[in-house]
Amino acid sequence: MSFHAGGRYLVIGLGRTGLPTVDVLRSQGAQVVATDEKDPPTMRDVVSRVEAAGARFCDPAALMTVLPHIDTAVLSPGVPRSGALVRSILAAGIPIISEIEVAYQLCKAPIIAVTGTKGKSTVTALAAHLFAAAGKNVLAGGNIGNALIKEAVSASKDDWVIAEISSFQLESIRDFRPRISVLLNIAPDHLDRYDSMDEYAAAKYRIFENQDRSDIFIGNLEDPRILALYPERGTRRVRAQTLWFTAGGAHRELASLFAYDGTIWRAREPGGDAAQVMRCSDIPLPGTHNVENVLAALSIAFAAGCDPAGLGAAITRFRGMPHRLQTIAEIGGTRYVDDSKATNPAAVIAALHAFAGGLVLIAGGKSKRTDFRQMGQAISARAKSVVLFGEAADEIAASIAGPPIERASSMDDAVVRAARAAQAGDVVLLSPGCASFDMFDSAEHRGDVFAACVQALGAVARA
Ligand code: UMA
Repeated sequence: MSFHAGGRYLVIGLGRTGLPTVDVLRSQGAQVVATDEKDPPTMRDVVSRVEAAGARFCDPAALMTVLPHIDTAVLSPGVPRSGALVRSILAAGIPIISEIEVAYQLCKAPIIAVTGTKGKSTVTALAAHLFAAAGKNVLAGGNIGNALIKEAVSASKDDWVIAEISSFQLESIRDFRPRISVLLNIAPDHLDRYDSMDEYAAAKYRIFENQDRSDIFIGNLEDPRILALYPERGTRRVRAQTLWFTAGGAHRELASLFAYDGTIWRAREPGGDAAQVMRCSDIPLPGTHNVENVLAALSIAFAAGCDPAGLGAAITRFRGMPHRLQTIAEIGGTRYVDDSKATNPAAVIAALHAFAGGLVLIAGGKSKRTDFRQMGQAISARAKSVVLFGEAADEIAASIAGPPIERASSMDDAVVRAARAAQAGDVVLLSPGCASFDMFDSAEHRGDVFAACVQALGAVARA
């Protein structure tokens, strides 16, 4: 089932994905009805935007009357397939696909799809940076913040589209087939949406499900679930050609790109002679997890045929991403770091190990039913003091043994408490390990509020 211009589409969810989807479908000549379960009074501007695009808004309560006139529904990633709305549409026999499926069908350029629990935004942005440095036309989109469909529809066949892809987006693909797929890691996350880690991993594996021998799959050998995808090691078959990377010692002989002895090496053949690409100490992003991110981005660039000369130098010019271990300010010798996009325990553990010396952690938010025990152990080992807020504060506190714990009622309160606990030379790190929606609109909003509180603290310190 592929996109057809005369088709009748229902767009479900009208946020960062749904609104551009309405625009693109209309620009392609499709008939579009759109719906959203948000409170009607807050929807006025959204409804006007939908109507201005020549589409019709339909209240979810009235959906049954329009379903007979719909061919296909296009789902926003945050709308669960298990919800009543989706179930009623499926019961009416209407196929539901995700926006990335439509993006794929409309895209003339090859797509590189990056998924994983952590690091996918950094790898997407870094790969795009490397492609630009190598003189390739590149567009980046997807879970990173700008809907893939918008980038996909504007790409020409000589461009490359690099897409950050979430498990939510993969749940509703059909034919989505990236030229290059990348699986960075699979750690506990979104267990409020999936019944088990296996179910979450199965959604991630869909990234390579439609690939064949003319495509490439890139995997991280350090992750046991991904290592199990290595030919002859597991039961799940990757039909694409495979390329592997590793930042650790294990299975280096299988990798075409690896870190060893403080250097990144590229092997012409796995296990064969290797050429030096760059020193790890020249990577401008903190933490060993960023060595993995660099290996992934370089693997993508090599797989797409970027000229290897200059890629190492281009990495040293990458400035990092907002809300990911981003230094906001140094006040009285204390460095304030925004890692608000660390929304799962694995990301917090990586952040805790990215810094040497004294560390005051601000964490908490809305739990995604992940287990905080490992994160608690890492906090107990690394943090000198902890400030917790949000719905998950009690659960996180129960996993920590050792460092003093304070509770904060707001971000402002958290920053003031953390500043009090820190000394010159320390790092105050916001790395929540949770979703933001109990107190903020998004992880970006949470990071922006943190930055504003830190700036206010700086202004007081200067006065
Ligand atoms: N809505 C419903 N019913 C529901 C849920 C939501 O009607 O059951 C409506 C809401 O009222 C709202 C709209 O759907 O108006 C929001 O849709 P959405 O939740 O899919 O969010 P978008 O604004 O479209 O943003 C989505 C991604 N959000 C999610 O997957 C939750 C963004 O990823 C992504 O950047 C954007 O598309 C562009 O592709 C954010 C995210 O949190 C960063 N992603 C998760 C993560 O990284 O862990 C997967």
